[in-house]
Amino acid sequence: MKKMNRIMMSMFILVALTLAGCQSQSSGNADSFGNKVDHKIIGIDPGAGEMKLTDKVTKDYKLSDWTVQSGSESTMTASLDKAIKKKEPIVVTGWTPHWMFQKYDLKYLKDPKGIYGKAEKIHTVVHKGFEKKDPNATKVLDQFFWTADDMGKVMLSIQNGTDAKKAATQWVKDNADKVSAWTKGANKVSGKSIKLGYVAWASEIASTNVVATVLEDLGYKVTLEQLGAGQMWAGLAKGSDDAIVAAWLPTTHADYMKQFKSKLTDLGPNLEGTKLGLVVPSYVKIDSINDLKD
Ligand code: PBE
Repeated sequence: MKKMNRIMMSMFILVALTLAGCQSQSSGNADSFGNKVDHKIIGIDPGAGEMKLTDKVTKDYKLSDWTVQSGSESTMTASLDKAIKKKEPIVVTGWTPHWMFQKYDLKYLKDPKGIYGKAEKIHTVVHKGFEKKDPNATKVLDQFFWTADDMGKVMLSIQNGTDAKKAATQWVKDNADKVSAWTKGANKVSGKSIKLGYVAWASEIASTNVVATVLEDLGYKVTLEQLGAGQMWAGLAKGSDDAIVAAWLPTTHADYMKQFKSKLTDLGPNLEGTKLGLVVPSYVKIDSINDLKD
């Protein structure tokens, strides 16, 4: 009997402790978006400008219990795909142009503090001195300019399983008028080499392969070097690469540009109207980064 009492007593204590535990955890709002996603923003590669901006977002919006999980563009899109299939909440670092906006119904969270900056452009940047070393290639790189729609076609084709080089070649074939404007005044060459650095972001895979194809058609031997964002900028500054078409300015790559400015020549934008921010599926109820605080 005494033993039974002791068992009952310890069971009672256990239940009481469990209840207390539940209560302390659910203080705040158990149903809040933050609790549902474990206060995690699904990010990309740590060198991406967007990751630095997202850290600033967590500070400036006082999202002190949130973490930004790093990974890569493909781990981010895989998490997004998984969540959407189960109609679960998720928040990721996203950007436009990107095929994910064609594949899924998504929205940007409003950024009233403007941390992600205003409309950006993607610039073409060469190693300082390359413009003198190869004015012919520089002319093409400088004249390279397309729209988010153009890039979208190449990105979607790659996303649907076409090899990047093939998708780029097809686009170049289908857009002879645009390409001839880029190569206007440039000469065919033989035996000349050029090295392009890029990061494996869908947008940059598309643009870099298209530019490489155009240069190859002029007779250049083009080497593509896939790098992390920091390596890409440092490599360009050092001259181990000649050019990039992947500089998101003025906000996203502001730090890199500032650090290496004296070693680079900015040839200006090759695409306008990009956007960055926190992205959620449209079925999610929140609308603003401020809503992450609840
Ligand atoms: N991105 C895509 C890059 C630039 C291109 C937005 C992921 C970045 O954040 O650095």
